[in-house]
Amino acid sequence: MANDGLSAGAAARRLGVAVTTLRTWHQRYGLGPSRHEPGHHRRYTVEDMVRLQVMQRLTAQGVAPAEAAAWARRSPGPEPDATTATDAAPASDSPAPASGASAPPSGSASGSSARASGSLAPGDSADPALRAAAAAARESILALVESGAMIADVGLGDGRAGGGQTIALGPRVDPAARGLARAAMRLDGPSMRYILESAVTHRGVISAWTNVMMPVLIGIGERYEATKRFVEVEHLLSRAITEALSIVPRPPRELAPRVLLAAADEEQHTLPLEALAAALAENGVPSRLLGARVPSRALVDAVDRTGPAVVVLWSQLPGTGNVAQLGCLMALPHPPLVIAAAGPGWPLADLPPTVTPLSGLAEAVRVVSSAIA
Ligand code: B12
Repeated sequence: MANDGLSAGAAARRLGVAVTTLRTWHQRYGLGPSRHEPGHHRRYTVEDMVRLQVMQRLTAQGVAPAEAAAWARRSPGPEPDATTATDAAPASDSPAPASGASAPPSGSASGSSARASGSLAPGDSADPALRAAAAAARESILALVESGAMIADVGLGDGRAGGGQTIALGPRVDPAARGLARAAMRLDGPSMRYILESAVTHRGVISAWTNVMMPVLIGIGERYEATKRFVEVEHLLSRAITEALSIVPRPPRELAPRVLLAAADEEQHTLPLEALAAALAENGVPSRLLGARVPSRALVDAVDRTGPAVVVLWSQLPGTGNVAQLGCLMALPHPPLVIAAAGPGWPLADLPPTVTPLSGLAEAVRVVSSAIA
C-alpha cells in the first residue's frame, strides 16, 4: 500500500468485500478511512486495514457486526508514525502492531497462521508494513478466537444470530463450539474449518473432539431428531470434522500399524473412529481405519492379512451392535490381543468377557496405546 493510503475501492478489493460494505462499516461502526488531506477523498491507512480485517474475520465467524466492530476498534495497530506520519516509503522494518491488552500469549498461535484464512492481501508482497500488520492481527484474532475469549467477550451465547436457526448447546459449552454451531447453521464451511483446525492444532485432538466437536454433533443430532431437518448441516459439519481431524500428521510410514479401526456392519457413523485415529497419531501410534459399514467377512480378512494387536469396532446404533461380529474375531486362529467394542450401540451386558468395552476417546487412546506398547 502506498504511504498515502488506499481508496475505498482498493481497500474493498484487498479485503474481498463490497465497497458498500465498507461504507456501512464506516457509517454504522466508525471503521472508516482515517487519512485525510484537504481536497482529497479519505484514504484507508494500514491501521484502518488491520481493523477492517478484524471486522471481516469476526463477522465471517458469526459475531454480530456491532460487537465485531468493538473488537476491531480495540485491535492492535502499527505505531502511529509507521505509515501516516512520514512521507518516507514504508520500510520493511516498520513496527509490527503493538501488543495491546488483547494481544495473544506469545507463540500461542504459531504453526497455524499459514492455514488461517482471510488474509488481507494474499500475495501482496510489495507491502511489508501491511503484511506485518495483517500477520500480527491474524495471530491475535486466531489466539483470541481459539482461547474462546473473543467469542465469550462479545456475548455469543445468546443464540440471537441465524434467525432462530441455532443448534441448542448447554449453557457452559466451550465458546469455540458456539462459533462452530453458528458457522454450521450458516453452512459456512471455511469458518467451520478455521475453528476446527484451530482447535485441533492448539488444544490437541482429545480436547477438540470433546469440547468443540462433540457438543455440536450432539446438538445437531437433537435438532435433526426434533425437526427432521438440517441434514445438510449435519453432512457439512461431518465433512469439516473429517477434514480437520485429517490435518494431524500421521506417524512415519516405516511404523507398521498394529491397530485396526472399523465401523460395524451397516454402521455409517465413523467420526469417533476418525477422532481416535487422529488422537492415536498425535501419540505416535499409527492405525488402519477401514471406515463405515464393514461386513464381518471383510473385517476378518483384514485382520488375517494385517495381524493387528488391537481391533476397535465402532457401533453407534443399537441395530449395528451385533455381538456375533465380535465373535467372528474371537474365533480366529490368531485373534487380536485386544478386541474392543466402542460406541453406544453395543449391548454392554451381552459382551463376552474377553471383549474390552470402550466408553470415551481418552480411555480408548490409553487402552490402545498401552496394548501395543
Ligand atoms: C454425524 C451423524 C451422522 C452422519 C455420520 C457421518 C460420519 N462420517 O460419521 C450420517 C449422516 C452418515 C448419519 C447417518 C444416520 N444417522 Co446419524 N448422527 C450423526 C450425529 C450427529 C453424530 C454422530 C457421532 O459422531 N457421534 C459421536 C458422539 C458425538 O456422540 P455420542 O455417540 O453420543 O458420544 C457418546 C459415546 O459415543 C462416547 N464417545 C464419544 N466419542 C467417542 C470416541 C471413542 C473412541 C469412544 C470409545 C467413545 C466415544 O461418549 C459420548 C458419551 O457417552 C449423531 C448425533 C449423536 N448424538 O451422536 C446422529 C445420530 C447418531 N444419527 C442418528 C440417526 C437416526 C441416523 C440415521 C438412521 C438417519 C437416517 N434416517 O438415515 C443414519 C444411520 C445410518 C446408519 N445405518 O448408520 C440418531 C441415532 C438415534 C438412535 N440412537 O438410534 C442420532 C443420535 C441423531 C438423533 N438424535 O436422532 N448420522
